[in-house]
Order: sequence, then C-alpha cells, then structure tokens
Amino acid sequence: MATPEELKRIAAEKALAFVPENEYIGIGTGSTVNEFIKVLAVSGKQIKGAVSTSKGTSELLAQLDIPEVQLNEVSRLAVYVDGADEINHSLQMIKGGGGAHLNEKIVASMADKFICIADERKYVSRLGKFPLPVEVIPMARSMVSRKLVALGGEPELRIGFTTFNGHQIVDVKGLDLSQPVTMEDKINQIPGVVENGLFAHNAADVLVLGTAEGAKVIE
Ligand code: ABF
Repeated sequence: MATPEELKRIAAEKALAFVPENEYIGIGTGSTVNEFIKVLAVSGKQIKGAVSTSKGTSELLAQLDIPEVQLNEVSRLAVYVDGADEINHSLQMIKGGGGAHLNEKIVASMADKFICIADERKYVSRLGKFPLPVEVIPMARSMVSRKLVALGGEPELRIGFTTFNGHQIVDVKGLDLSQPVTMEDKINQIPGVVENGLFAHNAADVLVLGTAEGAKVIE
C-alpha cells in the first residue's frame, strides 16, 4: 500500500513533464510541492527562475540551488505548480491549509498554465470537507466572522498564526460550496477579507494525481 508521501512523489515526478525548459515558473507551497522541488533539482531541467510563494519554498529552492526571482521581475510565468487541500472534478480547489493562499493565488494568476499536484486523497466530488481558509485584516476579524456565520459558516481563528503578509486566518467549516465561484466572490466582497482559499475562478488547468496505480493526468 503506497504511503501519502510516495503518492506525492509520484505526482511530483509526473509534473516535471509539464515544465518547459528556459522559462520562468511559479511554485506553490506545501509538502507535495516540496517533493516537486526535490525532483526538479535533480532532473537536469533548466529553468530561468522560480517565483516562490512562501518562506518555506524559498528556503528549499535556495538549499537546492534553484534560482529564485521576485514576481515584480517577470511579466509572465509559463507554468505554476502547486498542491491543494481539496480539488474537485472541475479542477476547482480549496487551498490555504498551509496559510499561503494569498501569495499562491497572486502567482498562479500570472501563469499560462496551473498544474496541480496532489495525492489521491485530495480529489473529491464536492468541495467543503476541508475548512475554507479566509485571510483577514486583524482589526476586522470579528465583523468578518459574523458575516461568514451569516453565509452559513462556522469560522475558527487559526490561533497563533500570522500570514506572510501579516494578516490572520479564520478557517470556516460548514459553508455550502456547491457553487464555488459564487461563494469565492461573496466572501471576497466582505470588507476586511484579504483573500479566501477557494480557487474557483482560477481553477487548475491540469491535475497530476498520485494514485496507487501510478500518476493520473486529468485535464
Ligand atoms: C498549498 O498546498 C496550500 O494551499 C495547501 O494547503 C497545500 C497542500 O499541502 P500539502 O501538499 O502539504 O498537502 O498550496
């Protein structure tokens, strides 16, 4: 029986095929992405540079001598490779379990193609079992939480966590995410919300799924 770590590596290795040579790419955050960075480092594939989305990703890039560039230095990215907490059959995602979804959504929006890499546990028919991360301005946290309750959610402050950009995160259970694009917009229209972890407008273009039977590519 393959372990989740083995499934992540299977997906990461297959994702290499989607990385063109001599281009700038964006790289997300999380343990599956870390497997991708490790296989990229030993693949011999030459990239111009990688735009990172978190301190953890930047540290691993530096450790493995993969050149990092800042988003402001590039005008487009050939691909964006990132994990997800859940991904549905329309390749819409819940992300942000690692607290980096603001940077991830920004960098993903610059890429020609979003390649999601995940182990098979993440592939779901309906989003919402995983609590939706919502990045909020600290002074507005209580007001935002009341409005999330009004939307049917049960928000919980992520205790002791401050995002890369200095904000807080509330994780919201119980939302009806059957219409992900509508809910993504509704939440982002609440004053004080910086960004939420629904990637519905910007769904992935390709899902590389690590399964016990090997890597499956879903487009
Ligand atoms: C990241 O991928 C986050 O948005 C999401 O939480 C994470 C999944 O992490 P892992 O690959 O460790 O399961 O982009």
